[in-house]
Amino acid sequence: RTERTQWFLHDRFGMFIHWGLYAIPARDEWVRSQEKMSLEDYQIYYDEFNPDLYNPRAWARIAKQAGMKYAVMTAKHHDGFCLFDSQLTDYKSTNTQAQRDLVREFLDAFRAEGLKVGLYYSLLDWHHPDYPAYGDLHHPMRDNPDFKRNPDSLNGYLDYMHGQVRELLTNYGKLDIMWFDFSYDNMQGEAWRASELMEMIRSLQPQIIVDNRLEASGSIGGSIYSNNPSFYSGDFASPEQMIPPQGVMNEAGESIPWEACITLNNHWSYSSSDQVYKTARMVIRKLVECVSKNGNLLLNVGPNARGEIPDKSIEILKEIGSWMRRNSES
Ligand code: FUL
Repeated sequence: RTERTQWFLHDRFGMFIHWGLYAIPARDEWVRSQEKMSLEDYQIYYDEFNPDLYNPRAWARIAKQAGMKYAVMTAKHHDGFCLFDSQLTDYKSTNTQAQRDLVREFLDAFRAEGLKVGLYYSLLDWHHPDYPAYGDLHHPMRDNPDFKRNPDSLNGYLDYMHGQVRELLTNYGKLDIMWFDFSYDNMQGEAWRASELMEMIRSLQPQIIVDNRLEASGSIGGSIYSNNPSFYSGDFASPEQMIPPQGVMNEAGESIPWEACITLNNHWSYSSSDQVYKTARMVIRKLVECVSKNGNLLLNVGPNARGEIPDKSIEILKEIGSWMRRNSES
């Protein structure tokens, strides 16, 4: 692990990108669950999806100018929509009006700017027919009387999920981070067939680093060590919307790698109404606090439906960038 995480501990500052169909309703990436939308209700966004201004090279330059050294984008969020050309589903960006493999373009563009790249992949999946077996209390169809949770079908979903991870790690060149999200208490670790998954990941891309959410839930980021000693739960902890006051330590009291993920306003995905942004000064203080506690900061942007990072976010990132340049060593 020490060798794998070396670059990560050095680079410290990355861009998180939450982007998908939910940028169209522009309320929240959880919109399907929050508003209990059926697949048919949600289909209008799939039909409409056409990010004509998507230019990941521009995103990469924005990240680079802000002093960021890596980026992680949602290849699939909880709604199950894939921003990549998976052979295992039709529910993907290449089948929409966009007709583009948005993940591939993201990876190419950020690598071209010299940034490291990672993909976020949701363990939850509100689109897959076998997924309800998981018993997700927040499933969009939870109150529908016809909604069935056949517990026997879970392996069907897990095969699919493992298969997609294999695609991402096989067809897209070298990835630096795999960012899984996330586990509920009743569904974690081996319930995802996590050891098998990790073994596959390590055999395909030995140097990739993996977050800890095959076990941990989002809010606290959990322990980086599994309660089950046979299961290796990840390379870094992932506290969400908070900076752990003492950093993150293992049982021996040694500091271990962690990354706080934090939004610029109060949403992960594009929200047309949320204008409550942190100032550049606030973000810089957070970055300094993370680094001083041996952690990273993964700062989020939520591009809109046409593929633009909101102006306000760009403005803040520019200001962070000029501070970074004033204070950098070289
Ligand atoms: C959470 C997710 O449920 C949110 O939508 C978001 O992706 C955040 C980073 O992780 O657990």
